[in-house]
This record gives sequence, C-alpha cells and structure tokens, in this order.
Amino acid sequence: MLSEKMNEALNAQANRELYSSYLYLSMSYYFESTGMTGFASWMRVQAGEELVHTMKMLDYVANSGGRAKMMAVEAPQLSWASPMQAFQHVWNHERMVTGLIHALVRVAESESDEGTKRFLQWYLEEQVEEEESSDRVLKIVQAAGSESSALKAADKELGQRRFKFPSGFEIFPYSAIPTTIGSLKK
Ligand code: OFO
Repeated sequence: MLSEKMNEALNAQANRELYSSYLYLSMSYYFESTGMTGFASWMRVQAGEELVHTMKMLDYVANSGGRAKMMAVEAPQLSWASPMQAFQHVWNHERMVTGLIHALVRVAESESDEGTKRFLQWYLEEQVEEEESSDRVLKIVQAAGSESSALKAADKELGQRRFKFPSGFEIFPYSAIPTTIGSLKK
C-alpha cells in the first residue's frame, strides 16, 4: 500500500512524463511543419516512449493500492529557432527528468518504501539510456550545423528510429493492469 505522500509524488511524476510526451509531440509537429520528417519521426517515437513512462507509473500506482489521478498538463513550447536548439532542449530536458527521478527515489527512501524504490530502478536505468541517446542525436545535429545537405542526411538518419515497447510492458490491452481490471469487473 502506498503512503499518501508517495502516491502524490508518483502522480506528480506521471504528470511530468506526460508533459515530456507532449513536449516531444510539439517538437515532432514543429519539425513536420518545417519539412524535416525524419526529425519529426524521431520526436514522435520519443513522445511514444514518454507515454509508456506515464502509463507504467500510473499502472504501478493503481496496482499498489494507490489512486492514479490525472492533472492538467502544462502547455509545451511550440517552436524552436533551429534543429540544434530543439535537440539541445531534449538534452537539457532529459537531464532535468533524471533529477526528478532521483528526487522520487529520495521520497521512497523517506517513506521506507522498498517496493517503490525497486520499481523506480527501471526509470533510473531508462534515464541513463535517454541521456546517452539525447547526447548522441545532439552531436549528430550539431555536426550537421546549418549546412542544408548535412542537415538532410541527419534528418534521414534520425528518421530510422523505430518505436519499441519495453520488455514486459504493453499499454494495451487492459491485462497490463490486472488489479484494476479485476476491480472494474466487480
Ligand atoms: Fe521519461 O524519460 Fe524522457 O523524460
């Protein structure tokens, strides 16, 4: 059973994960509007991953005796001065999120909640990957600079990225959340 404080902190982080999805979706449509469909596609995959992060966290709350609550999602930035600025934003954002996950782990420690601490390990590992990947793509876009053919090549390269559900987790069907579906059937 989650403490009230842990429940609130997890709901707040799920909201930040959803904001991350919204931010990357905003970047995706910004790139789509500039004709850079490979960058748009990369951001769309990233937005999908953030939605998974959101639902995985809310499912955990629901399955741990807590209550998953939806809150207003902040409106994201709508445009960027250049691809480099957008990918720099991704780089900064992921490092900020890592800090938030560490803060969440500290809440779990202060609540003596070993189960949540173990659950958050997945997010810490995910952040290591997200930081690495944001670093790699930023370097690719930085190397392209503002030179048109180099940017087109970078756009093509990043467009190869494909979405994959993390192992053992699916958003659909409902069976991903057995406790909740059990109570819905009653
Ligand atoms: Fe949820 O990992 Fe990025 O923000």
